[in-house]
Amino acid sequence: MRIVVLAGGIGGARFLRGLKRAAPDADITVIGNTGDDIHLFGLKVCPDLDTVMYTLGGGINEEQGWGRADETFHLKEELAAYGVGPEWFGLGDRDFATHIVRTQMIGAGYPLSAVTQALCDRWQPGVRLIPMTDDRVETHVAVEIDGERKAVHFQEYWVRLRASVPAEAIVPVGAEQAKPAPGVLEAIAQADVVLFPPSNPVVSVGTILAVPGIREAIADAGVPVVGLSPIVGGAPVRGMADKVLAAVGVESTAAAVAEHYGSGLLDGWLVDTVDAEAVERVEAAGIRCRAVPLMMTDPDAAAQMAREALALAEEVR
Ligand code: GDP
Ligand code: FO1
Ligand code: CA
Repeated sequence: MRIVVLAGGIGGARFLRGLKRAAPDADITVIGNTGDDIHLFGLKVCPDLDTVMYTLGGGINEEQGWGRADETFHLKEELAAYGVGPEWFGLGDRDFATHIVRTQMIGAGYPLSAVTQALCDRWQPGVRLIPMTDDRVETHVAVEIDGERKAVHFQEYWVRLRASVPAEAIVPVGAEQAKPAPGVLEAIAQADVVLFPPSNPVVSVGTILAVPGIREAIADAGVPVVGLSPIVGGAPVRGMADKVLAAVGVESTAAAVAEHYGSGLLDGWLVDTVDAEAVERVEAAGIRCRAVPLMMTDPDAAAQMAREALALAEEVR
């Protein structure tokens, strides 16, 4: 079975680890979000691609959910001693190596998709990981600080400001001009099922869908498209999905997120058992819906969620 998954960082990566257990023989292609990417110290950092790669490759810091296990921060401290920041973004020594290799290869002319493949040669994630695009896309967040409206990079909004001010708009800068990376549209066209993991619907899955051609390819593939809610009990399990959903006028409920994707895109939707009352509303929107446990407390729980998603896909096929 060929499965395509549109993934952000932690929610996508943990779900994928479960999917690999649930469907060990499946051919899994992951289309990764690059809207979170940021250039720091002259290096290109791709947090969501790296989170997927490290999680599936066994190098992730499990508690944190991002960055490397057994990490140290000597380089960051030395840079800070020279007064070189930003200090608010925690790049570790082991992680730096990834960004150096990536930036070096891009400088030599390789597209991000080829670089990602090369990095995955080391990590062997067991899936084909493709960035949504080789072009530069950067998610910016419009905020009002001290009465002044300005746009900040998504990482600045989340990591420096800790999403403490309301997000007024989310702008995937460059998305309109971006082209899907080689292999993206082909993978979707050849898929037997497309899954939306419990990733952020706005700044992860939403950004991927903002690359012209990807949404259309999914709608045209004629295969089941099934998603899992990242909102449980009216709030994100972690992160700032509530803030960015508010910016696009969507309430933070499992049902509203399904309606936001819409029946033109989604065939099936899983909500957590605590949100069982949402099933009726989602089905009224023309999307088949089931309530099952959706907390990824460990890889087995994530695997059970993947089994439920694949079962729902068969039901709507
Ligand atoms: P990010 O890029 O690291 O923010 O990760 P993603 O976009 O892939 O996923 C973020 C979303 O994952 C957040 O909105 C969380 O609510 C959701 N999430 C994290 N852990 C869980 C979980 O155990 N269950 C569910 N249903 N959602 C989760
Ligand atoms: N998240 C933080 O909350 N603080 C950090 O200092 C931080 C550094 C960082 C470095 C590399 C990387 O791949 C991810 C990192 N993250 C950090 C996570 C990242 O900002 C976000 O969780 C995702 O981009 C949100 O989608
Ligand atoms: Ca992300």
